[in-house]
Amino acid sequence: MKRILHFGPGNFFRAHMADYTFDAGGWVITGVSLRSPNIRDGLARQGFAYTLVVQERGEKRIDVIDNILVGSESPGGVLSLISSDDTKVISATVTEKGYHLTPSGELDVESGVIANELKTGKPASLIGYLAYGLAERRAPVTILSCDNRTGNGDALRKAVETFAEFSSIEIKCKVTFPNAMVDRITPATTDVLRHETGDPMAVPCEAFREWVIEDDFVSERPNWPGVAFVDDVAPHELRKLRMLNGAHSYLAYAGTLANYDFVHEAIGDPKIRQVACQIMDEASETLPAEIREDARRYAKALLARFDNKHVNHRLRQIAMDGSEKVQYRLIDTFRARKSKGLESPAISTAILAWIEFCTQEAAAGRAIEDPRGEDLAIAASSKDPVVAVLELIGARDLASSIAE
Ligand code: CS2
Repeated sequence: MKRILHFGPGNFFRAHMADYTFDAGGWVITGVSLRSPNIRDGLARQGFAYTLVVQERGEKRIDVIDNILVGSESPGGVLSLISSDDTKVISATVTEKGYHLTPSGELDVESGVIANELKTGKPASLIGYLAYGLAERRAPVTILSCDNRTGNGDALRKAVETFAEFSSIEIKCKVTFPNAMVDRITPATTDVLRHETGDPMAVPCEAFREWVIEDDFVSERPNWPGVAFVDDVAPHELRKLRMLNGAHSYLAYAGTLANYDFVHEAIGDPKIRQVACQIMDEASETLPAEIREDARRYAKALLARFDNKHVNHRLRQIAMDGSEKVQYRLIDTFRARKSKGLESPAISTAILAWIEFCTQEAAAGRAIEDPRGEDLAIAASSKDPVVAVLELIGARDLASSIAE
């Protein structure tokens, strides 16, 4: 069996890459949780198989994971799988914050985890593991980021190279980092679902799934069914991040402020729906021409996905980690329009909804779930929250045009 080593075996991975790889056949996936043993313990009790509950299609038993290692328990085991010839692809869904980048996209060598790795030489983050593990590897390998970031592969490559440079590590093997666009709406598992399926590790997801990957593999890969291999993923990625995720983040903030709990409720509110549609319109005007023509159909399909009452996607799940997400879901769109001399009333409304959400969370004494949560709470409670919050994500220069 050929192996994929995957960092971050959470719900999204179990609904997306694991589902595709199970369908492809002939491969196993070994998972890596960086710290928490919970997913490993839960899945180990059931032989690492679990139920994927696909809306409108029913239950599917996914049996493709052979083991999950927990980095904090066995760092050496993780490193040796990175350097092993049997591992053909190394992939990751560690969420936006797992890359430890500054708002300008550089590896944040002063952030707690990275600084500590550099000081002690002990890996703890995806970046540290890759740098130390690749140093011992000889066979070519493809590293596949499956997180929602612009240029996710490029960002990961740069972070690993910076880490290697700072710690004088030499990576000798041939390695590529194709960029990829991933898509499948995957809510958190609820107790109701656990009860209905009898599977404590069940994962719910919508029927729709999409994966577009740059054709830049230097090692074998599974024959993933339905995956589009392209020369340049940027148009697909920008469309998805700016239209789907941009509208999603707006729904999360405006919807929570209006006391809704779920995406289908927020999108059912006529005022919120109108702004969400306008966000998709404004975003579509920033896309490369070849994909722009299809934007109307894409937006319509997105609305149908948001309207789906059976998915029960919680707004607060999407609201998390705004200081990472808002950047390329909304700020980049705003900048792209500005450079064309276009105003962005709906995108501005969305950015302001995020700031207002932070202000209200702080006022209610709730911790903001975000790697910069404490700083955000202070900024959002200050005299001029728009300036202070935008400053935190390197976008202070936009404050007056956004607040206009
Ligand atoms: C969501 C995404 O949680 C979020 O921030 O916007 O996870 C979204 O559901 C996926 O990107 C859909 O593919």
